Amino acid sequence: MSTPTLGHAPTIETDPFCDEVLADPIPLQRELRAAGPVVALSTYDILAFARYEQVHAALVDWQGFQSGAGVGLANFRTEQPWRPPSLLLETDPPHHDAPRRVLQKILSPRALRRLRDKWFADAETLVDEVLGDRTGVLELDGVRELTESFPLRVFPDAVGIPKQGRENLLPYGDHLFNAFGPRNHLVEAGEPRAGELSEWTSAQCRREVLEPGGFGADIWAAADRGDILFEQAPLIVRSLLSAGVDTTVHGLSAVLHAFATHPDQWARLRAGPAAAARIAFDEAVRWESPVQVFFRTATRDIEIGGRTVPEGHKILMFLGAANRDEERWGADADRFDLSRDPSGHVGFGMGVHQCVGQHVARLEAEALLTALARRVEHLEPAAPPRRHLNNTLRSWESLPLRMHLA
Ligand code: HEM
Ligand code: OVM
Repeated sequence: MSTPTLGHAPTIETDPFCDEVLADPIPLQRELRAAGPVVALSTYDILAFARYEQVHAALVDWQGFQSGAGVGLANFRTEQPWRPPSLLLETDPPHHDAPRRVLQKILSPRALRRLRDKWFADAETLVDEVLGDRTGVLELDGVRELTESFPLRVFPDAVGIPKQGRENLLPYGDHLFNAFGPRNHLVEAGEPRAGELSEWTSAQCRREVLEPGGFGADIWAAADRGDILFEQAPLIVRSLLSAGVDTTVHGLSAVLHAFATHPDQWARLRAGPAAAARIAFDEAVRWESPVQVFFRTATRDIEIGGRTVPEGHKILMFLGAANRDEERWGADADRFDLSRDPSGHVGFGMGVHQCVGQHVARLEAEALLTALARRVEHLEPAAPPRRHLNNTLRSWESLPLRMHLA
């Protein structure tokens, strides 16, 4: 299929949301980068960017590439969104400004200092529970026992939601991130529970439900001060529950898998975890890009990479492809390497929407990696890992690991 309105950009017919690509997006990413700075995707009649230069340019140009029409395939100008739009992710300045300022302060490195000792102790406790007080060799599933259980142990408490129903958090996020993509079998499989999960999530955002002292209560306190409207508070709490769980689980899985498959890098981490843990997590976010893609919508005819994106058109940004662009990262872009400076990666986005929860994610990673580095001499895959498919997230269902305890 040709897309003449798109100025005869090189066309790729592969569906980036088909199972085969979701299971291993790297070959398509390579093909997209090689095809040109702007590529037409015939399956969805949209344009896409996979090179670092254009992805970065689109991310920082919020005036030209808006989020308010949705950051998934669905265009909120013409289609009804499946849930009320996010006041952060799916909103443009100036409406974006106040919610963003409020959340940025609540999740700032300075504000998170009061959680640091507790999260480090919680990571030690979890790792001791999982590894026991033994030495020798141990096999476990890294996802179930570590990368899911650690965020679920610390993050919902930090937000201040009740214990009851927390098993809904990961399924809600999984459906939400699927729903940014086309209505394929992954979305259809999630639809039967979407209403119930959405209602449960919204119910956790009410002031009466949230524990004092948590991020959720902080958001309501911002409404008391007049920094945001009272009616905005529940949706801002919802952003934490939407974006704060699955992302960190898959980010932690990425770094654990990276170390299991790069034993020399684990040795480097163990030699100096205090400095290496943070670098390692950002390098893993670059290398794996747990959030693979987001869309934008052109607010006017807009020139990029020598082509014109027509006003109102959706574009797809391949964050994962940009994060492995050899032009930006060098010939060994595909390698997980602690000696690299990963800063500038777009795994957390860039510009006004850049991940407001990134310090939370980094703190979780630092705590868990520090605890593991103390107890684990080296680790390796015990069986082939299994992918979990999602339209937006790159994730592991299972990471069978063999841990050699120190
Ligand atoms: C935004 C990725 C963890 C909350 C973003 C964006 C990306 C991203 C790529 C930019 C979206 C865009 O430009 O359209 C990730 C990854 C994470 C992570 C890879 C973990 C490894 C978290 C956590 C929280 C969070 C832990 C909450 C505590 C948010 C929110 C936004 C956002 C609310 C929207 C910000 C805005 O639009 O201004 N994240 N995130 N994220 N993230 Fe994260
Ligand atoms: C939100 C939201 C939801 C999903 C992802 C995200 C990555 C934000 O509801 O604000 O950022």
